[in-house]
Amino acid sequence: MSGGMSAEPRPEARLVEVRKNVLKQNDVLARALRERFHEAGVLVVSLVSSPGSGKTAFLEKTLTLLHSRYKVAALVGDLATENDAARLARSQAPVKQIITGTVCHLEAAMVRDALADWDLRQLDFLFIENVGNLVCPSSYDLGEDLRFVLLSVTEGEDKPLKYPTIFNSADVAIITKADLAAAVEFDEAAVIRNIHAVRPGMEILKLSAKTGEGMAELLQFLESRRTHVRSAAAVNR
Ligand SMILES: Nc1nc2c(ncn2[C@@H]2O[C@H](COP(=O)(O)OP(=O)(O)OP(=O)(O)O)[C@@H](O)[C@H]2O)c(=O)[nH]1
Ligand SMILES: [Mg+2]
Repeated sequence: MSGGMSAEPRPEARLVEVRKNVLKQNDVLARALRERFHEAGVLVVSLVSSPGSGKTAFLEKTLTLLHSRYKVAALVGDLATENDAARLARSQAPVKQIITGTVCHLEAAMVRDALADWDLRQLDFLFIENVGNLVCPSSYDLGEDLRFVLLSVTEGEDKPLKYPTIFNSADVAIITKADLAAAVEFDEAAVIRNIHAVRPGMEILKLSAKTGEGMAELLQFLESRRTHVRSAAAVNR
């Protein structure tokens, strides 16, 4: 029999419905987090990229450079291990690992729970390293002010075209491992063209966590964005 009206929705339809509800619930939690972050006057930056693009190396360098002048902290998500938290803790900043188990992205509820015993008003910058994945994290708002998508020079210039959603859900693209560019004949013009084909006008920074190239510009960018957040928090007080 075909075409009959059935009282029960098809299993696929139910799955889509459950997924929509999960995303809606995440959006509500993310909005609440964003309000908390703004009230506290902390700039929250999340990092997304494929596994191994250099998120932890970039964060370790950034936390170390900011640590002397600002109160900085980080959350880091992985399916398993506390390895990245241990690496980031070397910067002296407070760091917490979120283990996601089988989940390939962070969700707002995980961020909320991880922050439960932290006083956000004591912080100037909070960084959130997402699980290494170019697909899943793009749908989940974490309440962050800025999302950086990292792309290392060794990954291939076509990645923005193959994974447009992650580039569309981010605010800034960071090209990492600049020190390896010559060795892999990195075509910078092609990457910039591909990023802008997906997201016209997207801000792009290039750096190396290893040599420190480009880190000064990155710090300047972060400091100027924090000034905005601080003045907005003061106005709302
Ligand atoms: N040459 C060079 N190597 C780098 C740089 N940044 C990271 N790496 C290396 O790239 C590898 C992966 O770096 P991670 O920082 O662990 O990458 P990740 O994105 O945090 O990885 P996941 O958390 O597993 O997704 C490590 O061997 C790093 O030492 C860089 O700027 N230059
Ligand atoms: Mg990492």
